[in-house]
Amino acid sequence: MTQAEIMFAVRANVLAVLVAVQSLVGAVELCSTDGSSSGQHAFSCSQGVIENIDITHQASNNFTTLSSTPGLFGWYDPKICSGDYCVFANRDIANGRGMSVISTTHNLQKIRRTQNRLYEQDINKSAQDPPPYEVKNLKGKGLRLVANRTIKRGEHLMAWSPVLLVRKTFFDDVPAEEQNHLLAAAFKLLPEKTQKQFQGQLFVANAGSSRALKDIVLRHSFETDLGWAAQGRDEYHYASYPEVTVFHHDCRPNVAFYIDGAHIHRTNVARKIQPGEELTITYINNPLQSRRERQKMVKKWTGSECSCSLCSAHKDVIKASEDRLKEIRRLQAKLADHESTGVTKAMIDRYIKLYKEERLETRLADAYELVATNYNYLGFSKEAKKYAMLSAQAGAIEGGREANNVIAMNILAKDPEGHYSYRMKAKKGTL
Ligand SMILES: *[C@@H]1O[C@H](CO)[C@@H](O)[C@H](O)[C@H]1NC(C)=O
Ligand SMILES: *[C@@H]1O[C@H](CO)[C@@H](O)[C@H](O)[C@H]1NC(C)=O
Ligand SMILES: CC(=O)N[C@H]1CO[C@H](CO)[C@@H](O)[C@@H]1O
Repeated sequence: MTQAEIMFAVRANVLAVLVAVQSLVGAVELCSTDGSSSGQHAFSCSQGVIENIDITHQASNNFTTLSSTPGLFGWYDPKICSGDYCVFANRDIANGRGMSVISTTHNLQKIRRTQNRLYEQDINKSAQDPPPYEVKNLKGKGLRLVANRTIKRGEHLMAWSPVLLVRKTFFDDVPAEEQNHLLAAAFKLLPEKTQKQFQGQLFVANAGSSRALKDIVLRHSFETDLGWAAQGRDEYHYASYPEVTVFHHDCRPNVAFYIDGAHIHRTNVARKIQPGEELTITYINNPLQSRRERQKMVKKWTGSECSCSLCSAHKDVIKASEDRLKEIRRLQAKLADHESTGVTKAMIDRYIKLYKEERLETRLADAYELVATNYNYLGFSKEAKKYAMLSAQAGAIEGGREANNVIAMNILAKDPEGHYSYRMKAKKGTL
């Protein structure tokens, strides 16, 4: 599966009305009636506000009769379609969390193939009990996920199954009117408790707008890939995980996330976190982007300027980062090209030194892999082994133990000198 990419995240002022409290299991509850512990605000996610949001309007009256029809087990097909796109719902999946899908029948079959994994015990809750974080209302910053003890690198934080999957092309292929109709049906067919969680996100989207559901899907979803379609294109779907919206963006985050083969969203700590530190993820796919590019993307997604720690740092810090990124990109182009000449040990050392200085801790696996492979090209098997192991370790945090690159790096670490890459450049005379 390709890397997941968050499409959007609004952190508007309306966030202040969103209540996020820890439920008993330590999961993140997005919409609860009374969760104010900070004393700064009496939050409420009052019914009145929710009712003003016009979801029912979007759903035709037909759904009131449908909602009693779905069977408790298995998938329900209400025959609400537009072209190839239909709504499917399963209220039983993931032990009653439920899931709705807007996609083709063929894609539903692909989703069903991995659905047994949605009954595993480690999902839809905090990975640890009690959780090592709490949701806090920070003055002027809204709700934030904050560590309340030291959290070590590699600690697993949360895992959530998606509650809504929408084929990405849906928004291009289906007329706007019908989009709303299908989205409303998908929403209405979720279990009530899950609808509430989903609605929590409305407060960070365009509250009150009739496009609220579409906004949530476009702004707060992650991308997940179902594999290849018959036409040979990626089958990207927007995947909604309501509880994950409490992670804010940082250009240099401390939490890595990935979406696994069963479309479960998983978060792991990428560097040691101190008590009181905010937990963040990044919405930017390419870690080596320049500041200008990052700002452009963040603005596109959130509608406001990037205000993360790096974007708002002192100008000298920003300049140092920009220079480093430029050099990293230049070195990386050379290291990634297995035909390039003139690669030296000093270059490899320099590359990884800069990479670490740039605080790209959630994206270390690829960098370590490049370093391991290049050391081995030059015949430094001891270094190759060390960095292959580091890559496998980072890869498990960033993409799970079963990720292809983790397996590949474990193989290299086991026997660098028996690996195809050993002295490859030395032999070719491309030193
Ligand atoms: C609701 O159902 C009626 C009768 O089955 C149908 O004619 C109508 O088009 C449906 N409305 C929508 C919005 O699908
Ligand atoms: C951290 O916060 C959680 C609530 O999210 C709480 O259950 C836990 O006891 C707290 N841990 C510490 C060390 O305060
Ligand atoms: C396996 C598991 O923990 N499933 C949980 C998923 O979420 C629902 C509530 O939405 C829980 O009831 C399940 O136990």
